[in-house]
Amino acid sequence: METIAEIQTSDETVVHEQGWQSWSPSTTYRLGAAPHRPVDEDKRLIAYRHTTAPAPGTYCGEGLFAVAEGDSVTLFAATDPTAEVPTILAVRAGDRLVISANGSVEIRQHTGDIPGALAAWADEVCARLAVPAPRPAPTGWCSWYEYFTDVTADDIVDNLEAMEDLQLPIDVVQVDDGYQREVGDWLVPSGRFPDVPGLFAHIRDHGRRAGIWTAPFLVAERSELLAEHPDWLVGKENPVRVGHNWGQQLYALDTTHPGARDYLRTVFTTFAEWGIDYHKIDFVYAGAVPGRRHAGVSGIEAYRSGLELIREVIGPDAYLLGCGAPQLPSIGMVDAMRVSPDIALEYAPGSGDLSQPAQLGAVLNGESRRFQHGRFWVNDPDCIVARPAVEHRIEWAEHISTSGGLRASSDGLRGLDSWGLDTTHRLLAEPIPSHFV
Ligand code: 9PG
Repeated sequence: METIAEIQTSDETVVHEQGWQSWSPSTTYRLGAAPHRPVDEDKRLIAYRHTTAPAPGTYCGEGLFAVAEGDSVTLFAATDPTAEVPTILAVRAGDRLVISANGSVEIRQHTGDIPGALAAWADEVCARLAVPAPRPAPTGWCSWYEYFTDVTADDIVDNLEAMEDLQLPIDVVQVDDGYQREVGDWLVPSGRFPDVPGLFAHIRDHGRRAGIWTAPFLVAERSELLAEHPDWLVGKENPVRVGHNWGQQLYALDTTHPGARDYLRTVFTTFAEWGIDYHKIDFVYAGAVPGRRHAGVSGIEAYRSGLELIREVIGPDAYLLGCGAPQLPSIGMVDAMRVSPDIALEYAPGSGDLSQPAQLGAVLNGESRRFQHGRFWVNDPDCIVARPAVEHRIEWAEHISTSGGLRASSDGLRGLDSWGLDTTHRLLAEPIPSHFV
């Protein structure tokens, strides 16, 4: 860490952190307020950057950090955000704030507000890297937030029929986690999905596009993938742990290993043969963790080569949504990006960890990352949930309307009351602004 700036502070000073990946807390604090940090090691490994563990009271941005006083903003930004993402730390020393970083950071002065400073920087990055303007997103329905991993093929068919009956303007039916037997074994169906290709054909016969969830760079402890190919893991014989979920340890696929790359090709080619042309690729932070790989490249280079491979196989017209994804390293590589932790029925996370499912963390991240929308990609603020059980559904609908580029419903559609149905219809049908900042 090298000191890169010292800033005189006052009672009016605020600091702004951008986190590593989709779920990493990102927001603005009054100086002195405690920053949002992980509360347990497994979630830290999932939702936060592996190389970063700031001391208590230290503010921290991954490649992006801002300090503002009134309309004077100092922005600290990674010089080369898709190659190297320095961690930027800020600690108080008396009435000064000492900023340090472990890589190349550009310091920019801006008059206005923090979102405006971030947007001006993002415009320059897009011009410099020739990032094409994002395509308009299709509308969707996603199985996750009603059925979670218990989803069945019948649930999908039931909602497919419901969206027809209710005349909802939904382009894509996206099957989330639960169709596969294990995380990593994407072509092995769970018992609740007797005919996966048949189900996708059925979706298309109903005039909708077919979408699927994968976590392509994740290898779970119980998977056949791990049993058969332990040499495909990042870290080799000492595999790097990337968290714990679904009641098991999680490891990372080495996207530079020729065998692993062939496997990814087979999976996504098979999906294309099934008529799937919308992909929610999740937990992709795993592809970027530091560790030993077949090709001696950095985590970020390995991550980008994994995304390039997926894009090459699915083709330019398929729609690619990143989730659990390092933000800056994904610039130019996805059509849409989840910018937040998961929505949930609850307003505040019971665990106290803002990276975990709850409306509060989803809203803070969605607001802090509005500047990305229409520049790097289409922002996905997470799904529309409008059923009565959502604690603060009016506020969630308002959030989607004011920061949602991607619009996907994720309720059991037959369980919606009239407010829920009207709101879902409105959010799916309303025009999407090209920018929110
Ligand atoms: C499927 C889900 C949904 C959801 C994704 C992702 O343990 N964790 O920290 C954790 C974070 C997010 C998460 C699951 C676990 O949700 O965001 O939309 O696709 O995976 O499993």
